[in-house]
Amino acid sequence: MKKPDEKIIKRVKELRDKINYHNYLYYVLDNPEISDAEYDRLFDELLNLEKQYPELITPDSPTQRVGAPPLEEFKTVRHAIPMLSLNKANTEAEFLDFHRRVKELSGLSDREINYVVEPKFDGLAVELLYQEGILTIGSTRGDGITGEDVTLNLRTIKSIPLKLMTDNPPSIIEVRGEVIMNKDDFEKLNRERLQHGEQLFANPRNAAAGSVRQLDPNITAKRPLRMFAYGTGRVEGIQLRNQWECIHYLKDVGFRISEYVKLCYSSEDVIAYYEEISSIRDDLPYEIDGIVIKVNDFEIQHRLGELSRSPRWAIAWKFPPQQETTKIRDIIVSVGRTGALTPVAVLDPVRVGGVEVSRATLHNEDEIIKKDIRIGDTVIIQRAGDVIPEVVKVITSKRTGNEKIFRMPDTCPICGSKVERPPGEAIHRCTGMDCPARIKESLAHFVSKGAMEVDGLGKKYLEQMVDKGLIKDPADIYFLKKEDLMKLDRMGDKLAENLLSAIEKSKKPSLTNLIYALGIRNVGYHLAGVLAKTFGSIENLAKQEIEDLLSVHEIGPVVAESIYNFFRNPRNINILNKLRQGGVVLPREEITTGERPLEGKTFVLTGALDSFTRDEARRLIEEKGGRVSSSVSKKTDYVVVGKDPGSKYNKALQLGITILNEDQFKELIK
Ligand code: 5U1
Repeated sequence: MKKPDEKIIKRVKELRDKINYHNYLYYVLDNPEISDAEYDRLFDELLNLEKQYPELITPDSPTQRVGAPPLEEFKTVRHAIPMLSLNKANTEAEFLDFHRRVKELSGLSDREINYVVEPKFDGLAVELLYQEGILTIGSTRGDGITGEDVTLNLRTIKSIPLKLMTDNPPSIIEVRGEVIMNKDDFEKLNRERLQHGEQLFANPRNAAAGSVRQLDPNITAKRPLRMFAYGTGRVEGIQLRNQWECIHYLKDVGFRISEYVKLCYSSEDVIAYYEEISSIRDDLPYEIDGIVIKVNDFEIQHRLGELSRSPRWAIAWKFPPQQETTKIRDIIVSVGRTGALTPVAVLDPVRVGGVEVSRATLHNEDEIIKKDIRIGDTVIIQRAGDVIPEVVKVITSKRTGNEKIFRMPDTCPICGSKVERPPGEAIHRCTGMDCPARIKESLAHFVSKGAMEVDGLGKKYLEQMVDKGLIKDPADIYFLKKEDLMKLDRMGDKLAENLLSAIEKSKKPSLTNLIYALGIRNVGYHLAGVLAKTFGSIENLAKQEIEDLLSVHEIGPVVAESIYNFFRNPRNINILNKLRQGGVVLPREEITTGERPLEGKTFVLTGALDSFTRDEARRLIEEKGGRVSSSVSKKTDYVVVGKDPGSKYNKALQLGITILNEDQFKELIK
């Protein structure tokens, strides 16, 4: 075996320091200084040298995060100092009670007590032991006294330093914090799991905890986990005097800490902070469920001491629950534009996170059976961000015996046609092509933004048009006359004329919009764009065989089949012919390999735009190769600001990120 000379040893050290530094910039500060390719070059050079000179490999080398074999089981670790849990306050009055107790027990006045406050992350609490600056053991909180040894898994998380960034590390420091998964990453992971037929994670916390408590570190390594440090356990070799100093020390030696950590000088400051964090909660990229308030001074903390499992010097002030308990009055079935039947729970109205909820989706029959949901059940419902509320679980102890089991209907509740559940699918579908519910939904889709874009033709008018027999399919819109429109409720001369001119204006759609408008199952706006660019015209697309469709990069067998079937259905061909007769221009587009001028650019959207919904703006950006993120960081390239922007706007200003108003955005995506 070759012996490394001085030069090699020096280079290996240099590479490690450089990689660790760039890792820190990327994963902790979200502010990379070099390109991915450059980073990869450094990493490969180190890997190569370590391969040639294995004796130079050290456990803290950045190459040593992955590759450990799966474990049979986790060992347990006893925490040197118990990992306490937090007492909770649910209201301002409860927080003020805590503040009063702190004053009484410490004998100090308002002025003399400072608090360090930060968001309460909704993840998995962990502890990392560093000996002489090197990460040696990582464990879960467990029951607070003993946890599981998840060292190999925690080593794969790039925001956890394998070696502290200091030349003068303490002999011992136990760093405590929370492992979390960002909301975007969680959704992406669940989408992938759905595709692979794997069980979905219920929320980002479960996804983070499930990923850390994984026996195979190679799986953990593939999960997008992050850690926020918020405190210490045993510390030997340095003196930290207060929480503020502690958290900034952790930051200095390479940990990610909350960017919202704040020193408050009064209870009023804390209350204002609570309000501020509540207001930005939904904009944060990760889930939080409250704020944590800690007496700053360690001396005072010590004076206050602990109750059996929680300190007297800290409290978690929780946000109102996003989950609530209510009763299912009934289960109804809604019919979508593809005929999909969705069971929906009709609830006793209840406020969840400040919003009144009276319906919750039950997704499909399998979900109802899995959760054993019955009419009359008392259930826990949950609302997360913008998503439709859903039933989390049934409280079976509240059953009276009068609950009714729900079965999906055999016939469509709207048109009476037979309902089928195609083999291998979880969805029941109405087979009636003339089902008014299907027609109304597909019409609403047909005229919407991103499709034919008929301004002013809302769902209420479309429903009346169908009910009065004025239209049966989307193409009928182009044969409407003023006297037809005048038959609708709340229709006047001027309005009818405006509608007719909007219909006229919509006759020249882009090919992407037209393909999207047709409502081919599994073809969203993005894919419509791909089809437009690949095939150039509806006529050409309609001719393609399954194999031709499959040769398109983004098309798999399910999508290929639905496109193929769509154009073999005489009903759809008839609609296309009628569209032509009605004056709609079936456009031709140059076949291109797809320009992606926004490739590599990250956008954040905030506030309401006049011309697009969020989804439409997102589609336009993605179509041009860009990415949309839910939060502003130094990595953001553009923040698109509409009316009443949220805190993302302020953050963009602070970070000096390019801000686009709606017109500038339109110009960019033109
Ligand atoms: N952010 C934060 N979360 N959290 C949880 N800080 C924090 N501190 C904790 C816990 C259980 O405990 C110490 C106050 C003991």
